[in-house]
Amino acid sequence: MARTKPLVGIVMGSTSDWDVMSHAARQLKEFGVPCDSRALSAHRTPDALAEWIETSEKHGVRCFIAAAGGAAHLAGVVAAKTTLPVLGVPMPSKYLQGMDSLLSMVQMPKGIPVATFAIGEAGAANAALFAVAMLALSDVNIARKLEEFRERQTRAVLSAKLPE
Ligand code: RP5
Repeated sequence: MARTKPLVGIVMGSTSDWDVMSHAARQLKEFGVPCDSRALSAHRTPDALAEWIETSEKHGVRCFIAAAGGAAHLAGVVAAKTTLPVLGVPMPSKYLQGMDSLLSMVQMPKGIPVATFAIGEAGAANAALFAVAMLALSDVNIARKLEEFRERQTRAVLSAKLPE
């Protein structure tokens, strides 16, 4: 029977991040990896965020993907509250195009790591693929799907024709 309890918790600072973060949720879905996606903020809803992290851990989530924009401290706060791996995705921001998000997320002081991915859709999809790779270490089905995904991707690149 397919597992329905979330293995990955996706959290984003605002519902406005969903356009980008839906790429992570969609990528996980392609691998049949259940996830729980929430909009919770480190500064607007800190107590609800802490509660969700604790509940997610208790219910068997194996890692978190955290996305935020601007002074993007969400991923660091999630990492402070759990010892599970935290994968950070910097959101494109209105004035600095996500450079602010990237730098505030990637420059974590020593001791509380956040594995930071690219700004935007590619980062969201790659964070999901990285979560899949971690889960594949202890799940042969997921490992097989990841091998197949890579093979399909390789074939697609090799068979693609350049425009005339
Ligand atoms: C951050 O501020 C969110 O992660 C979002 O990327 C950014 C803007 O949020 P909204 O003003 O759209 O709610 O906390």
